[in-house]
Amino acid sequence: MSTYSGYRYYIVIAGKRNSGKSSLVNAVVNQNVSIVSDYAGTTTDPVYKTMELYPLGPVTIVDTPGIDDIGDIGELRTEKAKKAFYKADIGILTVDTVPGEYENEIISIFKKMRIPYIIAVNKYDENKKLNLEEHYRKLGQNVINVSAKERINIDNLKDMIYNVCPKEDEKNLIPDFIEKGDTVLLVIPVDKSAPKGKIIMPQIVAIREILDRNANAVICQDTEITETLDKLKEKPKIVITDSQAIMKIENKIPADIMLTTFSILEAKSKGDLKELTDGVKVIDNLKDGDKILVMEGCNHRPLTEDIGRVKIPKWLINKTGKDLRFSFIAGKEFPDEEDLKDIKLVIHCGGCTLTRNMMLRRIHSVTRNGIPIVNYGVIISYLHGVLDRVISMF
Ligand SMILES: Nc1nc2c(ncn2[C@@H]2O[C@H](COP(=O)(O)OP(=O)(O)OP(=O)(O)O)[C@@H](O)[C@H]2O)c(=O)[nH]1
Ligand SMILES: [Mg+2]
Repeated sequence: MSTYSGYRYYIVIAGKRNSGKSSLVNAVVNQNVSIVSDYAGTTTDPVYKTMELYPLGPVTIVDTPGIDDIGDIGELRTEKAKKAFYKADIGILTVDTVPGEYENEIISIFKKMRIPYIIAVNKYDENKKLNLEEHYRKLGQNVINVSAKERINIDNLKDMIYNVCPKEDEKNLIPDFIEKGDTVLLVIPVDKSAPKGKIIMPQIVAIREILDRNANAVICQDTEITETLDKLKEKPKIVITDSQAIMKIENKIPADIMLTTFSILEAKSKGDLKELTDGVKVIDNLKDGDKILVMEGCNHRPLTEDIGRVKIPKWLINKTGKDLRFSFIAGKEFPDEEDLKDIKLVIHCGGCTLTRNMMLRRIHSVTRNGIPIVNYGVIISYLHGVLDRVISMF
């Protein structure tokens, strides 16, 4: 089991009215948190229950109102479901009949939104003979017979939840191709935006990982880049720079030396480099009045020349020539729907204080709403015309 990371999993229960969603939530949490009745449409608003689910850790279980053919139609139904699911780490579809249009639709939404899911075939106490499970095996890998009422298989369902939830798998920051004997040149500018007397998290992590590989870390500021390169007997295998110095040093690093940024490495280790770089495609199509959301993982005190609040917005406006509207959120667990309303692009920090799962959830909750996302390093490199070079080795 991985160590506790402060990550709270989000488990969303869906299913037709009366399939027993609320009963199942109550059975899993072993408390009556959600009202149960045989009236279809008992749950009218999502019910949130936070708890510790051993051995997973803290979870929020979300009981949703039943969505089905009677109450809602077509697009509205899909919209409702998507709204309920966009933050989900996993989904549980509760069923008590053979699969129909509704179940197929929910499963296709899970697939489209890339949400791992469980199909809980409920009311097993009553419907054992119908072999409903067989029908659902074709629709998903994780199918389980349960009875919320008689508490059949509830512990097995909990085990399945544990197995299906994405675990924290922190990836290395330093690229795998850095090996014993390699020299890595780290460019760390000490300017107004550097914290007093310190070097920041990704830089410390990089140094430690380079040492772990028995490789060599050489460190300088952007102002000393040329003389540092000159002093080295052998060329460094790669230069890793703070994103904010990329435009100052890019033309000083010979083309045969790999060059990337800490932020690109964070995009790769913490997030999803493909999603975070695909996001730049929207920049050319931005129009006057378009809204851009800048998101930060921690609540640091904004600096006078803050990268997220001042510099990036300025560069983006210069590049596009458009009158863009910026909003900022910091330190929240993930964006709320309100924060994402009408947003054309999300620009996220590197996420050095977030775990990989936290960062992935933020990326997914944005892209599941159809909004592109980039991180600081990706957009800085793009706006300065060097994105292709700094990602070319991956
Ligand atoms: N026999 C049997 N009945 C069950 C089981 N689970 C739930 N029920 C019954 O099914 C009915 C609906 O249960 P709920 O938990 O309210 O269902 P729901 O899916 O939350 O319904 P809505 O909130 O209306 O969408 C109730 O009468 C429950 O007692 C089960 O495992 N076996
Ligand atoms: Mg209910």
